Amino acid sequence: MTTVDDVSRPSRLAEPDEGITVEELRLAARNHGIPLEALRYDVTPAGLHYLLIHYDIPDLDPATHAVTVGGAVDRPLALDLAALRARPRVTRRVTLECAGNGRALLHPRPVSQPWLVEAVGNAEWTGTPLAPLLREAGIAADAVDVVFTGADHGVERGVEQDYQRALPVADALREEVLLAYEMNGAPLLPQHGAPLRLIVPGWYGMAHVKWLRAIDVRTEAFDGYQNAVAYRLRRDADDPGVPVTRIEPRALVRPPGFPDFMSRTRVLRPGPCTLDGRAWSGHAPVVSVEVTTDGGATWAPARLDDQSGGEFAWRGWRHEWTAEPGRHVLGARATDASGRTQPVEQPWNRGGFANNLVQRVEVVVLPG
Ligand SMILES: Nc1nc2c(c(=O)[nH]1)N[C@H]1C(S)=C(S)[C@@H](COP(=O)(O)O)O[C@H]1N2
Ligand SMILES: [Mo]
Repeated sequence: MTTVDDVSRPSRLAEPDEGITVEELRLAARNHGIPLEALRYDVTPAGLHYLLIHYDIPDLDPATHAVTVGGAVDRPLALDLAALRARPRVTRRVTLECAGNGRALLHPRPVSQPWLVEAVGNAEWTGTPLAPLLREAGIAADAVDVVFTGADHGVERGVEQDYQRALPVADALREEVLLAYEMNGAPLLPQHGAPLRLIVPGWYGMAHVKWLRAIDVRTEAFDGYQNAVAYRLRRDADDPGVPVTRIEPRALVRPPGFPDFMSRTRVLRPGPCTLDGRAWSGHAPVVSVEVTTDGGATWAPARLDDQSGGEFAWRGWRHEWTAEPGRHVLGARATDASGRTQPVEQPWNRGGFANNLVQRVEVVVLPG
C-alpha cells in the first residue's frame, strides 16, 4: 500500500487476473450493500439500506448542530434542527444508488469500493425543501454552484478535505431537493448522515451530502475534489471527462429460491415461479421492464406495479416463469420514458461509474 498518495497519480486499475485486494475488502466490510432479498420491501428498512462512507462517521450533537447558508447571498442564515423542523415538512420516497454500483464487475476493474449490484436502497426521507431557504437567503443573480459541506474529514489521493459536493444552482433549486432529518420516520442514524443530510432525488448517491454543516453559494464553478477529480466519467486518466449526475436506468431481480452459502447460486424446485424485483431511473419514469431467463438470448415483458411510491421511488415488477430442471441465468432490463435503457456491453469508464449492465442471477432448478 502506498502511504503518501498524490492526486497527480491516477487511481489504479486491477491487473487482468487480479482478485479483490485487502484494501477493497476493507472498504467492502465498512460499506455494505442491500441484501438482495430485501428488494421485497417497498421501503427499505434503515438497517438494510446500502451504506457508503468515504471517511469516518463524525460525531455530531443534534442539540447544538446547525447548518449555515452563506457565500453569494444577501442574508446569510444559520439554522439548528429545531429551526429546520419548524419549517414546512415534506416526506418523499427516494431511490438512492451509489454511482460506483457495478464497478467490481467491470474489466478491467477500477480499484475502489468493489460493488457488485447491491448499492441501492429506497427509503422514505423527511425534511424541509431547500429551495425556499435559498430564496430567503437571497442568492446572487450570477450564482453558478451551490456547495454542500459535510462534517466528515479525510484524505483522498493526497488531498485532505471535508466531504464536499456542489450542485449547479438550477439543480439545487429544484423543488424535490430536501434537507432531511428523518429516514423512515425516525431521526437519521449516524451512518446515514445524522442529524442532517441533503437528498437530491434522481441523482447518484455522491450528491446526497451527509452530516451537512454548510451550504455555500458560489459565483464561480466549484473545483473541489469530489466534483473536479472524483465522480467524472472519463475514458482514460487524461480525459477531463464529464460529471456524474443522474441515475441510469436499472432493474434488479430479487433472487428466487434459496442460496448456496458459498457460491450464492440460487436453488429452486421446478414448476411455476413468480419472479419479481425493482426498477428505477433518475432521468425519467421507468416505462418497461423486460425479463430474461436464458442469459439474455430472449426477453419477455414484465408486469409493472403502480407508481404509488412517487416519481423518485423504485417501481416493482413481476413475471411468471415455469422453472425447468437445469441451469439458468436470469436478468431484467429497465427502460425509462427518456428512451434510456440498460446496455448489453459494459459501459466502461476509468472510475467505474454508472455501470448499469444487466444483472446475472445464476439459478439451478432441481430435478422434478
Ligand atoms: N458527508 C458525506 N456525504 C456523503 C458521503 C460521504 O462519504 N460523506 N458519501 C456519499 C456517497 S458516495 C453515497 S453513495 C451516499 C450514500 O448514502 P447512504 O450511506 O445513506 O446510503 O452518501 C453520499 N454522501
Ligand atoms: Mo457513492
